[in-house]
Amino acid sequence: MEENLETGFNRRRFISKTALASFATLIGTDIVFGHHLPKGIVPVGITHYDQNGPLDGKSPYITILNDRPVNAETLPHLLNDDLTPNDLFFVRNNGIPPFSIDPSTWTLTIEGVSASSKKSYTIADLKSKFANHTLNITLECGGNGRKEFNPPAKGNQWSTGAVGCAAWTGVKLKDVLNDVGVKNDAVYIGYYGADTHLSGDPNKNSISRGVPIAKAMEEESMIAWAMNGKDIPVLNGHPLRLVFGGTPASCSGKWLEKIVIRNEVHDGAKMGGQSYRVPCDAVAPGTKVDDADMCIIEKMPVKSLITSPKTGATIKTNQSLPLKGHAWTSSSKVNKMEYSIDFGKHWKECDITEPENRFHWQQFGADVSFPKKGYYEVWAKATDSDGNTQPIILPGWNPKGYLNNACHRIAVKVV
Ligand SMILES: Nc1nc2c(c(=O)[nH]1)N[C@H]1C(S)=C(S)[C@@H](COP(=O)(O)O)O[C@H]1N2
Ligand SMILES: [Mo]
Repeated sequence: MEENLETGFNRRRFISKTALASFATLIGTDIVFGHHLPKGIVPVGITHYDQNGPLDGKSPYITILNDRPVNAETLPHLLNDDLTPNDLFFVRNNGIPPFSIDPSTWTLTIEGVSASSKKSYTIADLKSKFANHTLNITLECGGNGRKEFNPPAKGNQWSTGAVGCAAWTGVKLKDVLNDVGVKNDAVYIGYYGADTHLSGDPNKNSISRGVPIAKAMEEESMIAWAMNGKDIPVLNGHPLRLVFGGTPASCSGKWLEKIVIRNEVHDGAKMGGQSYRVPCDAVAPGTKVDDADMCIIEKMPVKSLITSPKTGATIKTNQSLPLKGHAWTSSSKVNKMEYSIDFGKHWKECDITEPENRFHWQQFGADVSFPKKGYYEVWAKATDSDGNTQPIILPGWNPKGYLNNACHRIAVKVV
C-alpha cells in the first residue's frame, strides 16, 4: 500500500484497506496480493464462499435458510424482546450485499420525472438538514409463513421468523422528498440499492421495488441509518435503508443509493410478473394465474406470534403458564388479542400494550391455566382496528405463497 503512495500511484483506484479486511474475514485468510485488486472486482472466492458458522453481525442462533443469497430467520422464542436485537433480526437478500461501504462518502440521490429537482445527500447532510426521528417499526417479509401453503409455493421456505421490530433512527422520507420537490403527477417511488445481482451482471438489479407516493409521504415512512441505537448490520442494509411498516418488507430498500419519483407504478426488478403479487380475485389452491390477473401487495395483514414459552413447554397441573408475544397490523393498531387452549372452540382475551407509534408491534400477555394433564396447543389470534382477524388454519392460497397470517400455535404438555 505504502509503495503505491510513494510511487504516486493513485491508490483510490484500488480497493480500500477496510474492504480488504472484510474480504479477508469472509474468506478466513489473507488475500496476499489484495493491494493489487482493482476497485469494483469482487474476489471469486467470495462470490462462491460457503457459509459455515454465524453470518457477519448475526447471532449463531439465527436459522440460515440459504447462503447465496443469504436468507436467515429467527425462531419464535428468540423474538421475545419488545425490540428485536440487531443480531437476531432476520435477513432477506436477493443479491450480494456491497463489500466496500464507506458511510462518510455514501450518497443518496433523488430524481425522476415527477421530481422538481435532482438532489444528492450524504448521510451527514441527511442528519443535519432534516429533523431526526426514532420510530419502532415492524418489518415482515411478504413470504413469511410460505412453508405452510399447500400445494407448496416456490421461494424461501420461511416458517414464522421473517419478522422483527426495531427502533429505527433516521429522517422522514417525506421531508426529503419535499426538499427535492414532488410534482402533482407523482404516483410511485422506486429504490435502487448497492447490492449486486447474483449473476454478477452490473447492469442488472437484484431488486428495485417501491411504494405508492401516498405511502412514501406517511409520517412513519423513513430513511434510516441506525437500528436500535447502533449502525444497521451490513446484512440489513448498512449504512442507509428505507423503512416502511405495514407493507411487505421488500419495499424497504437496503444499501439505499437512489430513489426515483415516478409518474407511473415503478417497474423495477421484482415489481412485475408474479413477484410480491397475489391474485386480484381469490383462486382455488394450485391455480395458475396470469401475470395480468395478479395485483401488487400493498398491505401486510394482521398477525401475531407467541414468543414465550417455547413450543413444547412442560408445566405442572397446579401451575399457570405465562404467555407472551407480539401482534402487529398495517391498520392503526391491534385492538384485541385472544388465545385458545381447545383448538379454537373457545377464546379468552389477553392483555395488550399500546403501540408507541404506528407499526410498533404490541406486546400481549396472559396467564393460561389448563384443566387437567395432557397435550394442549395454545393458539393466538389478533384482531385489528379495521376489524380484520387472523384466519385459524391458513388464509387464501396464492401462487407465490405470500401473506400467511394464520394463528400461531405452540404445543404445551401438562404433567
Ligand atoms: N437493496 C435491497 N433491498 C432489499 C432487499 C434486497 O435484497 N436488496 N430485500 C428486500 C426484502 S425481500 C426484504 S423481506 C427486506 C428484508 O430486510 P432485512 O434483511 O433487513 O430483514 O429487505 C428488502 N430490501
Ligand atoms: Mo421479502
